[in-house]
Amino acid sequence: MKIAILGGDGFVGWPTTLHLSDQGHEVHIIDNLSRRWIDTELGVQSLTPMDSIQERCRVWHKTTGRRIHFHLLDLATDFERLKAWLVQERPDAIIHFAEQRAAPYSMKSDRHKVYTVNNNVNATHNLLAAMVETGCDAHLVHLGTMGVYGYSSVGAAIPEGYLDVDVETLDGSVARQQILYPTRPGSVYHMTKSLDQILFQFYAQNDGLRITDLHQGIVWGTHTEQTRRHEQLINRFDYDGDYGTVLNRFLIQAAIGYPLTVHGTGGQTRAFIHIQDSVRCIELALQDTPKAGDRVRIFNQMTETHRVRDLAAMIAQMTGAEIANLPNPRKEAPENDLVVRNDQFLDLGLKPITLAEGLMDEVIEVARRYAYRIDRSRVPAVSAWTREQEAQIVHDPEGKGLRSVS
Ligand code: USQ
Repeated sequence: MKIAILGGDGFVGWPTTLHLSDQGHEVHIIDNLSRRWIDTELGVQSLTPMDSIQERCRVWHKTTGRRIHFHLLDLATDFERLKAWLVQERPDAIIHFAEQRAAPYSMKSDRHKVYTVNNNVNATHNLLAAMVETGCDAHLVHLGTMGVYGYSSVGAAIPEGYLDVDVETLDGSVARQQILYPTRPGSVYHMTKSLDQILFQFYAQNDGLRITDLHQGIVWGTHTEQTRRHEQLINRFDYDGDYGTVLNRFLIQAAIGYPLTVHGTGGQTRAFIHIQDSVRCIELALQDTPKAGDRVRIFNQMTETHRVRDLAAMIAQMTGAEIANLPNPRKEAPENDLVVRNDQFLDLGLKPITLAEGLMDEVIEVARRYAYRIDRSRVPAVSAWTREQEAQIVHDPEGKGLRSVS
């Protein structure tokens, strides 16, 4: 297949690119390199040293003989170029990762909220409109998020995208319907992915676009089979308070002797997936193509759920790390349960890699190897969701962590 990977320079995009290229697909990355610019804006860098995208593609070619094509294009602003590219290349599948993906970054300031909405919503809508206009019938696979469901405990498992509801009709009988699970985003970033769902629903129904939306949990780990093949193919690894995600952050914190930054009581339960399973799920989703006229196919792309404080306790036990319970900069339920259905990927043959498989050690090793690149002052999460929360946290200039203001 000819596959376009939008956002192929990112944390999940890059290993997906290598995985699909390795399987013999013709892969084209379309990326505006915004993630690299954001690192510059924030004054942070990936824990792992990343080469330019062109150099990464050259090393892949040298290592495997396979070519990856790179196109510098901003989906949110270069609409005409996007259309011209679709007409010229006619991809069979498009994988859409090209969105600003950090909740804390999206909540940093009004400017970051506006940027995240403009970038994410325009990128998705431009893509859909361009596909219709150019007659592109590629299977569109989008990386969404578990966060569209919200994390409230209702005592029922979260289904895969759609909820059965009974509606009382005018004649008093009951009509059964399936509706998109009501969204309850917890950040501006998660809100943009909720808006994406409506855009997909409309274009599948109105224009027969074939769309799969993957509601992914928190990705952990860094290497995949292909990124291990050469040190210059290494994946990015975010550890900072805006882009680092919880499990990977705890693992690097343990590696550098930084107390594990548990927000509040750590009672938040979240869904997780290893990066190797993430790329495998995308491969499986590509093989399971919807037909024109089908409703949007939605998969929950996660393999296990864990409570944040349990993860911290597990890592503390493994490594001897200290745990710090810090004021939570986010507006989120202090405690929640989470039960998630993921039968569709299991039915397609996914064999989940769980925390028990020993891969946490691999992340700690990566962190120890590149520990010299870590700026400890960038470890605390300082983007607050509300003014009140901002007032509750202060940043310790020595980088020892956040302290409670009592
Ligand atoms: N947390 C801590 N300490 C930390 C960092 C986070 O206690 O140092 C807590 C947060 O308060 C939150 C939970 O851990 O309750 C998860 O935070 P996170 O930063 O790991 O994940 P999140 O902001 O939800 O976003 C990440 C990805 C996003 C993806 C999402 C999937 O950045 O792109 O969509 O995970 S999900 O969480 O299932 O919505």
